[in-house]
Amino acid sequence: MENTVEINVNNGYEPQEITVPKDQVTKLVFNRANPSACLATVQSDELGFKQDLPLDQDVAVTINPKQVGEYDYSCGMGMFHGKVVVK
Ligand SMILES: [Cu+2]
Repeated sequence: MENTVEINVNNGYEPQEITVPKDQVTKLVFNRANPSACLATVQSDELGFKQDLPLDQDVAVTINPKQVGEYDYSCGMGMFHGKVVVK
């Protein structure tokens, strides 16, 4: 079973915090509405992704977290942050 969460990227990430189940594939679908280059990349060392976000396009990042906890992701410069809570 697959879980999908849409995240709007404008002045930060909306919703800023999401909760996903452990041991399940979740698609994070980012859509960037803000032309600022600051938000053109989304990345997470903790979740293991780095993804360019073209303007006004749905871009999916797939995660499959194996441990409960709170995981941070951010824009390329680490100015804006979002959180993935794994339960
Ligand atoms: Cu930034």
